[in-house]
Amino acid sequence: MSFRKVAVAASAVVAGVALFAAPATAEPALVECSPDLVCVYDGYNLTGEIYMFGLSDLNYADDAFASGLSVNDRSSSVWNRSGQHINFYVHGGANIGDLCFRLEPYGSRNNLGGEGCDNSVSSHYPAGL
Ligand SMILES: [Ca+2]
Repeated sequence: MSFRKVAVAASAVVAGVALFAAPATAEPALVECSPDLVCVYDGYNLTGEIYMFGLSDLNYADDAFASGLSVNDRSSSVWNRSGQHINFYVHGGANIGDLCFRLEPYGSRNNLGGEGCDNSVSSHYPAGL
């Protein structure tokens, strides 16, 4: 390969990297949920503020994101890093009549609107207990 061809190839690689890098900086970053926990996010696609719960929480009203905003009725995506099925409810107390959806072990939902409970989840509980 001539020097000129190498230079053209190298600049093409640089341009390719720039194309891939630009959208990444424009998109909100995914926020990692710790293993064995159940995490809810105020943003879609596991982004924005995160709150890390244990396997059950019967009342989100006493939990707040780092910003100070209540977690209650403010979750738009969820990530279950536990090995349990987790039921999410639209009211506190985890009553079965308030069930919105069941999340599989190690599963996630990028948009709770798809389940019909964007910004309305208020408690969760392991389905198998
Ligand atoms: Ca709570």
